[in-house]
Amino acid sequence: MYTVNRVSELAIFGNPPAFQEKLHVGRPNVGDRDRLLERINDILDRKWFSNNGNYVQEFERKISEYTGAKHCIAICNGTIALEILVRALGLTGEVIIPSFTFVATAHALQWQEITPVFCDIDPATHTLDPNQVKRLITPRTSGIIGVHVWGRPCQTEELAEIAAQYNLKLAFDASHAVGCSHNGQMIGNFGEAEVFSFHATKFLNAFEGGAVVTNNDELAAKIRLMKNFGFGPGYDNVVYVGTNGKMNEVAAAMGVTGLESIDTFIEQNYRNYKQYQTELADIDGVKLAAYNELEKNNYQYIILEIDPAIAGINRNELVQVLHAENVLARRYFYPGCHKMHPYQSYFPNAGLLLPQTEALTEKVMSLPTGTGVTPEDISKICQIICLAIKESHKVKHFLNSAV
Ligand code: T4K
Repeated sequence: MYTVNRVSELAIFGNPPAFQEKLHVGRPNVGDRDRLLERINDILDRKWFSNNGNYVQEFERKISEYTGAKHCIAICNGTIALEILVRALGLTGEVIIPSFTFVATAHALQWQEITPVFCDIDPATHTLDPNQVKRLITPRTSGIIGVHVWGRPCQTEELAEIAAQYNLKLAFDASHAVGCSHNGQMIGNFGEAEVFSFHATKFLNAFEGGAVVTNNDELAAKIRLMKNFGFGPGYDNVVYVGTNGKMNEVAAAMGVTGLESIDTFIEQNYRNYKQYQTELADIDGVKLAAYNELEKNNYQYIILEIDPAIAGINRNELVQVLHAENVLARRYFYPGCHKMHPYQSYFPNAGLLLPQTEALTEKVMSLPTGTGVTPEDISKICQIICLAIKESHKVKHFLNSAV
């Protein structure tokens, strides 16, 4: 039980932090460690470390089975998977994406001298607002990349309609959405293709990893060539411009091992989410982003929106309090891609078209969850938040006078 009852007993006032060790957002989940080590030993014994090895093939097969999508092409990380997909789709000119995303979505385009056109989001879902997408289409627009932020799916039908109407390619950055569904259909089956990330911080990780998942045979074949230097069948047979986007065997072994525990990871994330939901329910000015429980979710992000007019303190102040207590909450996705370099200097006025993004990036934050977080941890975190808000004027006064 957490014994701090008054805000003046919080660590920002010089008391010991609630957590001895830092509690991070994005702590990796590890499946059955013995199975993983067996697999790594097997890789070492067989001396096949990369280039479409057994574990990569197994991982691809299992992700295809899990999502129901025809093809999964494993890639070394989500960013390179996005870059390869962008190229394989033949995107050029301008591509519409949300600014409210991890910067990799924008970089995957800019890296290839394609202009990311930042679009506003629907504040209820944090994903692309289809009405705003329409307003941004120009003769140079070649595609739309939606992002299923927090694993909550985009409005795929509306986006598909727009794409069809204007003859644009539609794809999704599904980095957060492994294991999620939309209208009963698993993510992995929408648009021309979807990209997963299996980075360490994702609930299903391959240390580093990514994949393109698609039902399009031709696109899949092209991506397979592109991620392997453009090598066709046989030796020394280059048939295409390619890069090195291959996943290695140890990464794939981690992915395969994690997949065996995926239901356990999701159950734990769900329990954590429900506990946060209960314990934060009565705290004024704090809104927990909700998942649609009629769909499949991975519940890997615990996202709060802080309304300073009601809570008395703003998101940054609450994050400061939590950091003092060794709870390393994060401000995903602050400040929005359009305010990061180089995009800020390329598009200095982009914010004028992004009022919802600008508002959200000032109030959103992410809390620790995953298999390493206990019910006691969650109770402590919620009590810290509760105390900080209950006596917000003292916290605010202290933080302001400390500057
Ligand atoms: N699209 C979207 C929408 C994405 O969110 C991402 C990645 C991508 C594309 C690109 O996919 P990848 O190319 O990464 O496969 C982290 C991750 O590095 C990034 O993968 C992720 N999104 C993003 C949301 O979060 P940072 O800058 O916050 O990383 P960092 O080093 O601050 O770590 C985050 C937290 O995780 C910290 O609290 C520490 C903890 N952590 C991290 C690592 C790597 C651990 O506890 N153990 C670890 O091994 O970006």
